[in-house]
Amino acid sequence: MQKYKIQKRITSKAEELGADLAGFASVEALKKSPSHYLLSAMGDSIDGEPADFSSRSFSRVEWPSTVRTVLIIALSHPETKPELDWFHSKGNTIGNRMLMDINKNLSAWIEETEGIKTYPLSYYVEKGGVYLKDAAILAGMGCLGRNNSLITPEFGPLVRLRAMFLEAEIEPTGPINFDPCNNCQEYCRKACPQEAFDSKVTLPDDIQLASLPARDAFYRRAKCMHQMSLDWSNSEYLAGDETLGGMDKEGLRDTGNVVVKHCRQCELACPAGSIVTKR
Ligand code: B12
Ligand code: SF4
Ligand code: SF4
Repeated sequence: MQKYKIQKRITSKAEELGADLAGFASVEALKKSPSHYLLSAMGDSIDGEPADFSSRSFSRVEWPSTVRTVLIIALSHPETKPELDWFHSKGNTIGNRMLMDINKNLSAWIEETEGIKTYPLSYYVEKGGVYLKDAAILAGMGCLGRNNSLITPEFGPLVRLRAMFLEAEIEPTGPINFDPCNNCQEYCRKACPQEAFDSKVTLPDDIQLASLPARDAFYRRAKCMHQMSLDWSNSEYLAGDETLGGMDKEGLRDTGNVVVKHCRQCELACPAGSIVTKR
């Protein structure tokens, strides 16, 4: 009963601070989750593509031994607010900044009010973060869709995630029984400009995974990465937009006013997301 009350108090506070969803997963379960297993078995390069900070290997980043629970928060990124997802050249998206602020305030509140030590986590796994989709699925926020994204009942795939570790054991809030992909015509896969879902990723034979990327391994990270590079070359200069830090006097492109509008066709095409955003 007491555990339930803690869950409720923390998720309510997360919502009050601006999160749209929040949930808990156990650190032990997360250590064994498919992405973490794949990483420990293969290193940080999948489909020939290393992680963002490939020089720091996963094995060198130890999670604190005292942590027991991971708290995941989600912010909805509806189609009607595309700017939340634009990556500013100074670093970060507006949505991710909002999530970081919520996480920071929530962490301070949990430490002060609940007396639980917290560890807000980096976005990057190679800097000590967690695989956020695995964590969110274990926390009952939704399932992994055929577009290789977390699909939530409330917002479809149109959410962004952030997490923190807690030193207390808190009852996990998932997983849940939810599958919008059953009988769907895979609009997500057809929408991909790089045909990233048209071929299988090659994984070593000795890797035994119960859960594959995009469910059936038909997701080519390398093709999606190629689209990301194209998005960078099509970045746009937003004059007068100082949201993420001010304009250089010469109007140079590295001031925070250049935005990259990354592809999200595989999530925007998903009807599980459009039901909510078109309401
Ligand atoms: C590296 C990265 C990328 C890389 C590589 C993506 C990849 N999947 O490998 C690139 C740059 C290509 C990329 C692209 C995109 N990304 Co990205 N990316 C990440 C990052 C940093 C790590 C992801 C990763 O490497 N995962 C490991 C690989 C192996 O995972 P995987 O391919 O999904 O396969 C595993 C899972 O599917 C899992 N799984 C399958 N079934 C099940 C079932 C259960 C029960 C469980 C527990 C797990 C599980 O098992 C598979 C391994 O076998 C995360 C942030 C984070 N810290 O987690 C964001 C993240 C996954 N990306 C995100 C987004 C939004 C995108 C893009 C839409 C681009 C954009 N506009 O931001 C595209 C979508 C591509 C796609 N369809 O997957 C969001 C996803 C939100 C969501 N609703 O799912 C995240 C969580 C970041 C965020 N801001 O919240 N991304
Ligand atoms: S469009 Fe959405 S519901 Fe349909 S298969 Fe793709 S992820 Fe699943
Ligand atoms: S983000 Fe774009 S390129 Fe990458 S898998 Fe989705 S639709 Fe394809």
